[in-house]
Amino acid sequence: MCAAKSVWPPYNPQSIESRLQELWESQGLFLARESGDKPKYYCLDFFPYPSGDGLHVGHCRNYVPTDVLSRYKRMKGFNVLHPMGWDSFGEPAEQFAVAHGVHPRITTDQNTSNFKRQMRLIGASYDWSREIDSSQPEFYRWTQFFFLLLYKRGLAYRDKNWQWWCPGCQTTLSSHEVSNGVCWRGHSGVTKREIPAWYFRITTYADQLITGLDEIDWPERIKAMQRNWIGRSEGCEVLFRTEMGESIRVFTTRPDTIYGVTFVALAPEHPLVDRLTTADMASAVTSYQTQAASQSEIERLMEDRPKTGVFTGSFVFNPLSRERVPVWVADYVLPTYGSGAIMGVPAHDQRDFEFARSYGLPVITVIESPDAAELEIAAAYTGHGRMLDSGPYTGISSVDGANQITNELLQRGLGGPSVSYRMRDWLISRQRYWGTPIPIVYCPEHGEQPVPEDQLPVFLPPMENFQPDGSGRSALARLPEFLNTTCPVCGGLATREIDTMGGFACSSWYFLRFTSPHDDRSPFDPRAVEYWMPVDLYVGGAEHAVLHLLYARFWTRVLADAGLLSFREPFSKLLNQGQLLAPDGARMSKSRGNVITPDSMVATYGADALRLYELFMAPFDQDISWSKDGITGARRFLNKVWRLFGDTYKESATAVRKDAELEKSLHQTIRWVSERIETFRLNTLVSSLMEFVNMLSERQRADMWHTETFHRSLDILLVMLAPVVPYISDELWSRTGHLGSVHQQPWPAWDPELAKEELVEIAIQINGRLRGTIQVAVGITQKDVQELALSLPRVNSQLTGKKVDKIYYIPAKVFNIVTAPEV
Ligand code: ANZ
Repeated sequence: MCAAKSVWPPYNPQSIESRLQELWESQGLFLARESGDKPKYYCLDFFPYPSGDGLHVGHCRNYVPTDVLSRYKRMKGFNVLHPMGWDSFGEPAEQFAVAHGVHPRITTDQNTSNFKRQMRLIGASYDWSREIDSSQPEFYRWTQFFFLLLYKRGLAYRDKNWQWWCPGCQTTLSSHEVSNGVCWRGHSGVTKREIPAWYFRITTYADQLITGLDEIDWPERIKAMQRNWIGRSEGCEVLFRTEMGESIRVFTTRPDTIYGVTFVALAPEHPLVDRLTTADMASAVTSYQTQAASQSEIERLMEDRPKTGVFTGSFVFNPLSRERVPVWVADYVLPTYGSGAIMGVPAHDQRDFEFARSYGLPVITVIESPDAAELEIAAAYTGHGRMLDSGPYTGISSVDGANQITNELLQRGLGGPSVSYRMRDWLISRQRYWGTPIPIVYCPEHGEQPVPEDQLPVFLPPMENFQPDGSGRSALARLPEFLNTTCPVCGGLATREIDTMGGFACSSWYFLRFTSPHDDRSPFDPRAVEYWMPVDLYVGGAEHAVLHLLYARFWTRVLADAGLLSFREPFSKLLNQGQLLAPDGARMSKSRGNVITPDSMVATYGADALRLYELFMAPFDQDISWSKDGITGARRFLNKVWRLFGDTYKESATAVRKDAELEKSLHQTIRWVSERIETFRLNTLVSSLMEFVNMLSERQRADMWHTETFHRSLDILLVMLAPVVPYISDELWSRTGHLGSVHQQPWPAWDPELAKEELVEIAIQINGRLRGTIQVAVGITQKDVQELALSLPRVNSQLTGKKVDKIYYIPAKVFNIVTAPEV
């Protein structure tokens, strides 16, 4: 029990860490249990794709914080589910295998075991008994089950459409995976092909996916990106009749401008283009269409791009003014938005204005603008105002006019209110081998048929030569044993669908599987899902703002509508970690050769030092560059903790005296540490621990440690350190004579009276002159001081129009804002 100073060895993390990780696992410390008397907490990391490169220290900014929280919640008396698994199907895994000439099953297994080893190395407390792998039949069988569920609910359909085709990936891609003719994996030359493919009807859920955002605690930025992506727009549909009696439907948000229409334009892909093109315009239109097909949607939307188009030779009639206007084809009209056709109002829409300028089309002002006196219109006036030259609507406000015109169109069967969404249906087909086979067969007699559920899974067969052959079909097409099957209706010969599902299908439901990962009769045990879901905290990178996070919300809603779930949002709270950059500020990547691995850091400094530094380097959500000094500092701190115990833990049983000042500090530290973990202010959590350790070390140096308070503080310090630096705290726990693991200790409580925060007054200055004071708690961070200071009206008003040059902060005393000299 009494380890004397002389026998206390130096701190050597390498001799402690792997032994303890094994011990914890053998004792099942991190197994998630569903015992009835405790509240639950589900803490989840984004489903990682186990790339061949392994983890680098940037990944630890995700995995360490969630581990801290999971460990803390266990000590707070929660049943914690903190699982890990592998998003191992998909193109990156297949490409990696192609590049290494090894089958993706083999490379995937190698990569996952390497990831798992690294995660253990950094002390992550996952419940490995729940590990899942989306490329194993026990998992993808249920991905197929959900595909069929969507299919039966009319939410999965096959359609022939123009798709992005990447010659590098040899597969179709969804529009969000392509930008400027380059695919998300960096291949150029992406073009369009007309290919039949499978879609999920996510657009049916567009409205709920917007309103649901109000119920969840997610970063505003991510919510805004989802709203934008869905892009709901309320407006009006208007029918323009051609001279031949065809109708062109256009979508407009400004029906009030209808009397200013001087042309109608169709997207080059619009189905009516061919029929409306006159013989003499045919070759010009066709070549324009070919040129447009090579442009990405993003290019076509670029505002500063010259607006181009071609006249079809046909005319339509304005339904209200009866005016005859020409029909053009223009590539700034997108086939996928609204109805793929627009009414051109050059006076009030900037793109239409530029287009009209290029082709000499008339510009007719129908909304009065504030600078109406100008003779030459230099740009479109897009605001509202009094309506001009608009038949019976002349003179009223354009806002009223928009409603009245929409009504008139509706009454006369010429259009009416309409809502458009920017989001398209989700293209799920991939013409690749390494993915979940789509459980559909095609019978000459009975057409498209779902594979009966009791015949799932449709196994992905092993294939030596799984690489695409350039035919645009997946390698599965070359395997007759897979391709040929029987029709579930008539038993006659049929063929299987050979497309596989893109990886986002697996990640749309994997979080449900963790609740009962070994269930072999259903995708999940309903009771387990009811117990654990929704996920209480979901953490990962901000790059998934739309795709995965939107798709998972969509599937959850579909499953809820099918009666399988009682909740409609899967992730109650979401946080995005900041990026960790290389020391030179560049992104860490293998190709740049600047990757720092946890392996090398653990070998040199130990996992606890790595964890501590990862938390301390910056606020959780901020980008930051790696610094060697940072991790050395973390290691020095741990040496200090170690010495604190080695030198003083000798007489705990005998010390009885009290230390009132230390007592107060102890309670305040418990309070701060607890509050900062709960609110994910993990860098300041580390500073509170450091301050407390400093205080204890000072007492040690001043020979003030022979007190009961001091020794109790040491014990509680270990408990508070446990979630953050789990190895050293557990080692010290047993070295100081405690039984069991520190990780099984209850989280300490604080006495609110003792932990009451003392207030200090801070002077707020601008360029050295006093502009106000604020009363704050002693431990306040600089960031919080800054926020309060800037919110003072006097400070705020004096800073408007000025640039802040520097900030000087003397903690708990003065906050001085220095402005840049005016030029
Ligand atoms: C006539 C008009 C007059 C328009 C005016 C705007 C101002 P948001 O707000 O983003 O929904 N539009 C409609 N379909 C389009 C397509 N397929 N490709 C490109 N542009 C399209 O944008 C709606 C507006 O975008 C619509 O309203 C239409 O132009 C254009 F003074 O119609 B507007």
